[in-house]
Amino acid sequence: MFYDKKQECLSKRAKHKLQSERLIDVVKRVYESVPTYRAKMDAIGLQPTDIKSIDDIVKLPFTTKQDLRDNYPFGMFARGPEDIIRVHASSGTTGKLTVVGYTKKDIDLWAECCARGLAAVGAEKKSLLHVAYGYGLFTGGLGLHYGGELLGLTVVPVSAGNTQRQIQLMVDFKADGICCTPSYAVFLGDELKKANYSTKDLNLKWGLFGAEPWTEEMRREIEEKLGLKAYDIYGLSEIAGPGVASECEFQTGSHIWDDYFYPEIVDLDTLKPLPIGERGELVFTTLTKEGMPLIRYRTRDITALDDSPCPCGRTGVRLNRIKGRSDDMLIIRGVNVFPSQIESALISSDERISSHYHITVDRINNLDVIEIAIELKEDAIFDEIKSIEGLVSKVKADVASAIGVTADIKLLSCGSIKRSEGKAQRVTDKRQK
Ligand code: DLL
Repeated sequence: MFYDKKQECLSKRAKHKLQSERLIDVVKRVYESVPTYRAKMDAIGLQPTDIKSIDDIVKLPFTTKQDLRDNYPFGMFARGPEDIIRVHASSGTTGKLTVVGYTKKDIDLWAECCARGLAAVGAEKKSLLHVAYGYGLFTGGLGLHYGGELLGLTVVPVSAGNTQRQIQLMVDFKADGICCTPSYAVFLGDELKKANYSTKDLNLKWGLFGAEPWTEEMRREIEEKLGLKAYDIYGLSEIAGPGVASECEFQTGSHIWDDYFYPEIVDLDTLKPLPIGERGELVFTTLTKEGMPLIRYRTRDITALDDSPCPCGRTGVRLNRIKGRSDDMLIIRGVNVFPSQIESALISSDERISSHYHITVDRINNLDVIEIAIELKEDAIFDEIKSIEGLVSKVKADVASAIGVTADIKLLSCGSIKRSEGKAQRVTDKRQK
């Protein structure tokens, strides 16, 4: 199903033309109304008229989170308060909030992107959508809420938290679809069982999960625990919120709505654009946003693009799974390690291992050490101590082969690791203190 088939399936040529027109327009707008952009362009002697097509995007300067911090709270806005109808904000790991302003048109555009994502996984007017992303400054809840309403769904704005009530509502209302973070989806699945319900008591068919990195192994686990098909949805507040890219029924990576958000992948060190298929940092330019347009915004997310045809017919270039953020990448004894690599290795290692884990990195006697605390599943069975030792050795070996570093493995009983209702905090790096 499509929300807007014509626009989602534009030919390469038509898209190039549209992207070019939109880039020319947005560069002109930011040059005229955002002092930071005027200064950045003046500094390299670039005039808006030098941008003649989307191919000229490489001439433009990058924007970073630091630019947004330096202009906190509203200094990057291209419109005055009379046109801004909403602000959202995200809290990074350090420092000030990153604030984003939306005009009415921006909110409509964002709702449209979320509606496209919902339609792509089979949501239709008669569907009931359980939104368990947080509502508030975080964009997850309101983004999917507006997208769902635009598509004509029945939206249940549960927001995050109060897990028992969430389960009761899903059982009673028979939601067709759910949106929440993947870590919370696993938690909901566990709690469903504890409350003596099974997936048969639910009516879930699809779920849109995002806001944090997750893996194929986690996808299978969520699908089994909640009895639905699990889809990836990607986004970030700076660019819009959820729905910058979304998977379709074929689960082949998330289609970027690239008539609105133009993606590039750049080399992490040189910042030079990389060819399609190569992994690097994802960079976005908002082509139509009014309130806070961003030019070549460095997301810090590490991934690759895929422009091979998708059986669904959508032509939006696809985003591979986000491997992690450049600022979440751990360097352990000189080896680059992403928590998502550890997650894949853990979940596929042994069926008694749950997907609740926590990584602690420390430096002891000048040597980096990594400990992974993992919860066992509630029904994990061990006939003797030796088999526990066997499991620890197996997990240790699987993790070492996945990341190239040996970790200490600590097995914990079910329920020991703190659950998150939003984005899971999976890493403590004591070396930074
Ligand atoms: O997390 C927006 C969102 C809400 C996306 C709900 C999807 C669903 P921020 O709080 O600004 O916005 O965080 C953005 O989260 O740069 C990624 O690092 C990460 N992220 C978002 N979606 C995914 C995903 C929202 N599907 C940051 N896979 C981004 C991996 C994701 N990481």
